[in-house]
Amino acid sequence: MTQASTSDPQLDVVVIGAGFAGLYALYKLRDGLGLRTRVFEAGDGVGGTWYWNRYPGARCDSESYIYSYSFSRELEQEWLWSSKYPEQPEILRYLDHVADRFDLRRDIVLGARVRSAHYDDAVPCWRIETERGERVSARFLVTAVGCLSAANVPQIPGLDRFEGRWVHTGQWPAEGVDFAEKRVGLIGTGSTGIQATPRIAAVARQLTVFQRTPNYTIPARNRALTAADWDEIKAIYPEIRQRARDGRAGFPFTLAGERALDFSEEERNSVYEALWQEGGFKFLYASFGDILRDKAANETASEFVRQKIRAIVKDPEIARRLCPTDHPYGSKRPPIDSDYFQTYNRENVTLVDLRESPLVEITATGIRTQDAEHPVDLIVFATGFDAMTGSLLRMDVRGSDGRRLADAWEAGPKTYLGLQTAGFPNLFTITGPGSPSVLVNMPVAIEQHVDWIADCIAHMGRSGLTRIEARPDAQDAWVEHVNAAARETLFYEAKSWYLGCNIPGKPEVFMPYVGGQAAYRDRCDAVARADYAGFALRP
Ligand code: N01
Repeated sequence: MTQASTSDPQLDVVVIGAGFAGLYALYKLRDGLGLRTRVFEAGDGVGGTWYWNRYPGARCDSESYIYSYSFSRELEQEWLWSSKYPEQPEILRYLDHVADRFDLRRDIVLGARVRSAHYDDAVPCWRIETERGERVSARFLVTAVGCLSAANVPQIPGLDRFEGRWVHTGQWPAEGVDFAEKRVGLIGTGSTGIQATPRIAAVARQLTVFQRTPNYTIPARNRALTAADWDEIKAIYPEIRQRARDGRAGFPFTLAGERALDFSEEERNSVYEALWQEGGFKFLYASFGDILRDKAANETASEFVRQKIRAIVKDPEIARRLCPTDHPYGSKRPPIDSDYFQTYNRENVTLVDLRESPLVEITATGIRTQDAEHPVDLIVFATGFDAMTGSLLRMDVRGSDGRRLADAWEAGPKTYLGLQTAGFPNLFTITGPGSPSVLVNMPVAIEQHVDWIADCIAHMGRSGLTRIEARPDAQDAWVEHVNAAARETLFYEAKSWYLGCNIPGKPEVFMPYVGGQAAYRDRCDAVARADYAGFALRP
């Protein structure tokens, strides 16, 4: 960076990203605290995840009326979601509406991907530079880059020779992709592949799904929200929100506490069946309290899903390939689907099991596995993201004394409460690694983080403090606590993106905090009340 190092910072806060987190951070810091705040956003529109993930079938997996902001009673009362799980265009419209309604756009710079953020000890301030060459300085830097936004396109030999078109679901072209009459190859059967499969199959001439790991998925059972639903929701909206904030996973429903094996098989299956019929995340959170902790308990849920797969999929051999047996249900992020398994009964859909016949290369005209070449005109990579750390580390972030974040996190991300990293003063990471983040209904996690950060900055202002930094000892203790909490669960039983296993060479560390959102919030609040214990604050 070449900017003079003695000038006062131009801004109070720079926020990176204009998705759910960045929009609320701007509102809270600018309108709530009166801080000079600017947002840099890589996309040409606001929306973050919902700007980029336009693939067919993209929809939220949390119910719309709680997958939304709670900070404005007026917004909450005036916005009507069309259905339980609306599709991406509707969620993007909502975020556009929020940007307009709160006059946020004037402080958002679009098409401005941040290349670097360096802390300048001399001023002190953060110096931020975008790929287009914009440069600004700010007292605080807040990242709102999303946990799942750095697309992972696997290095498969031959992709550069492919004569057809390829797309990644997380970088979907705004003009859409025409599948009509096409032979499509879809790689990946995570939440995204599972949402996209039925929709692509309905249009394409032929869809070949390349599956490395079979997945458990629960039906969404999406339906329209009626006027009567809305009357009911709006009458008690504040109460619903409070229940979601007080819930372990940011949902308003009562979580199960009982142990699966304390019930007979018949009793258990009737619980699972009722939740299967209801659909959505309740199957995981409201069935039994120990299915993410006890392998035998988990097996009862896993086997229930496998039986459903065998009942839905007509060809027993395809059903066998679709049945997950190598990891417990819920140890990978559980998908929610609309007719996923039913799609394999279609004539124009083929399932290729990459465990039985590994992927070898992409040729000019298709995808070759060990056993066969599958001709395709178009490849869809539903291969996920360099989760939780990817978007942060793809920028050149340097803290005090020029220390690179990439070096500080070489052995895996290290944070205090997921909010700060030692050596990186005045840098806050919304839903950073080490916080509940992706294990929680995201808007709940986001609002809690933004509120905490805003309160912290306000406190600093009132107390004449200018610098806050996580203390290394507090950070080490938190990292140990995050790891210990994960070790009590079944999360280590799967090769998941929670652990970084999907990215070759990425350190295998469980990144989100499993302790639950409400307990985590209480901990953050207690830290603040104890004069920000574990943080070093300086005038
Ligand atoms: O990505 P994933 P995703 N060769 O990493 C496979 C959120 N989300 O985009 O399991 C062949 O889960 C990989 O195989 P394996 C949600 O949190 C939310 O689906 O590693 N296959 C896997 O099948 C979700 O968890 C919503 O063996 C390869 C798939 O690609 C997260 O985003 C909707 C491969 C990747 O699955 C990520 O989901 C959608 C290779 N080289 C997503 N590399 C909503 O709630 C990877 N795979 C709205």
